[in-house]
Amino acid sequence: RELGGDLEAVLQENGTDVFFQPIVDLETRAVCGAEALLRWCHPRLGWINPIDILSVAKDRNLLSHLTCQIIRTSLKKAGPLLRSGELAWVSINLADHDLRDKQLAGFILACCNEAGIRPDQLKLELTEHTLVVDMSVTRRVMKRLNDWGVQFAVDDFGTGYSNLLTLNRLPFHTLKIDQTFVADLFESDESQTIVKAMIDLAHSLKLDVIAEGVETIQQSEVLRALGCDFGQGYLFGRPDSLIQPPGQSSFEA
Ligand code: G
Ligand code: G
Ligand code: MN
Ligand code: NA
Repeated sequence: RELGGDLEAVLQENGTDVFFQPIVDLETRAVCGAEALLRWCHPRLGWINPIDILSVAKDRNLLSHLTCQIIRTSLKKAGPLLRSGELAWVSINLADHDLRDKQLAGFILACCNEAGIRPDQLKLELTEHTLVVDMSVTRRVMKRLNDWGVQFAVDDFGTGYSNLLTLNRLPFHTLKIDQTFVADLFESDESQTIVKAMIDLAHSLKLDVIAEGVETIQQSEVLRALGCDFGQGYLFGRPDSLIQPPGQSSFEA
């Protein structure tokens, strides 16, 4: 409850921040994208888990306010690298109920204009869970944004309830393989089989694939051999206040 009051104050003054984690082309190792991750350091409690921030915001009816703040801050911070073309896209997570907000699409377009970037330089990450909440509204908002060029990624794929038919009928460009499948990829034949099937499925549906939670060179090599397009994880870079210099990642094989 202390957290709630303090968060409310921070939200009023747009005081939350985002960090960025690089997303790397597994073939060339170039940094292509960056995922924005919500961050807030409480003066006494320290770093607060984004999940807790989001849950407090939801309880206080401030979720759409927070989401708008995240989008605006992310595009503003990533703007220079996106405008220069050094970064191809920025990824931003949406919470389960965000797509119910009928004003979100217009707000996102305004933020792109304000940051001087094209809507196709923005990728919105949705979990499978988000899609279950309210299909008809979700579909409409996604289509509107996608008509402007905004891309969508299925986040945490493989952990939720996946209606593949539904996924395929929505305008997704990217599938993100959940880090639980990547964790034991090098040791487990079973995980390799599952990850290979996910990559092949995604490609046959014309989706590109990002593997999350890549922590070792072995994992990244297996993923590359299986045809995975992009990797994200501590091997390539931790979430950081600044976007690390694009081009070659600091990771050396
Ligand atoms: O680094 P990490 O601890 O950032 O994130 C923990 C969880 O919080 C992840 O599931 C992540 O998707 C979620 N998360 C992080 N930042 C955001 C955000 O800006 N918006 C939403 N909706 N979720 C976020
Ligand atoms: O749910 P989502 O995939 O959006 O959130 C990503 C979460 O995974 C964040 O909490 C982020 O800090 C964390 N993360 C990113 N890279 C790695 C990694 O290599 N290993 C682990 N264990 N977590 C990671
Ligand atoms: Mn994500
Ligand atoms: Na994820």
